[in-house]
Amino acid sequence: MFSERIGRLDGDAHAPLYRRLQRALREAIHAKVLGPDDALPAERDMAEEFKISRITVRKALDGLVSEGLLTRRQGAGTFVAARVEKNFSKLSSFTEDMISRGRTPRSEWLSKAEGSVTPEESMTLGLSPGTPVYRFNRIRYADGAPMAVEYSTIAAFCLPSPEAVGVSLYEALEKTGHRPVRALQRLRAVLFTAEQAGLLGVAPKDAGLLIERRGFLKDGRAIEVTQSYYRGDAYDFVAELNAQT
Ligand code: 16G
Repeated sequence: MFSERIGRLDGDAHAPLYRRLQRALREAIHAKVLGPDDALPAERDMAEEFKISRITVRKALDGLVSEGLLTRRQGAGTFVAARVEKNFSKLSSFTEDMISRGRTPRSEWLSKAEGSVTPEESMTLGLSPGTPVYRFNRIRYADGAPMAVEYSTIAAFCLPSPEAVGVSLYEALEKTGHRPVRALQRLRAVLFTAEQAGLLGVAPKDAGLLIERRGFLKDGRAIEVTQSYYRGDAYDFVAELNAQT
């Protein structure tokens, strides 16, 4: 019985049923009760087992599909996502993305340094030349597998020192009240250089995705510019689009 694996839907009795089902599934993925590529039962079977409507099951699964936690395969059903599917419309951190998928994030530091903006960064961040910044360069891992190399530049006024960043940059920024609330992202296909390939354990000229994120504070100031080079074989970017009405 599936309910024996993911538990019952009691949880928060005030939450709507679809949310309770989402929570049970999220927790099961988090606790690795459900692993990558595991198939979920058919929607009608889940509805019957949990004594809820099929519409409720569908609504719960739709939400988790758009979060990137589950994936639907035409004619085959719904599965726990194996490649990391990242929702492109949510401003989250690498650490949060991995934890919500039941993966364990880890970073290997390439460098943590103080500096001042380059002419290019001064344009991107709208900071006057010479403004102090901190630079954080890391290899990002999920469950021990390298996923991305990231090069971040943060306006120095946002953090007491580069050492303030431990596992998560956004956690450190949150603590000082400087976590970005809005971001612009640009995505481009790249071929890894020999150096990047070496860091990620792939072959030179393997395909990758470069995502450049510019992060802004509530007051509109840009404080982050990060270039993330993701392994092309590990990541899917998912975006939900709505027609203009
Ligand atoms: C993500 C962001 C990156 C941000 C980092 C913070 C993308 C494409 N990039 O990797 O801009 O700096 O998360 O992660 O999503 P952290 O808080 O785990 O250090």
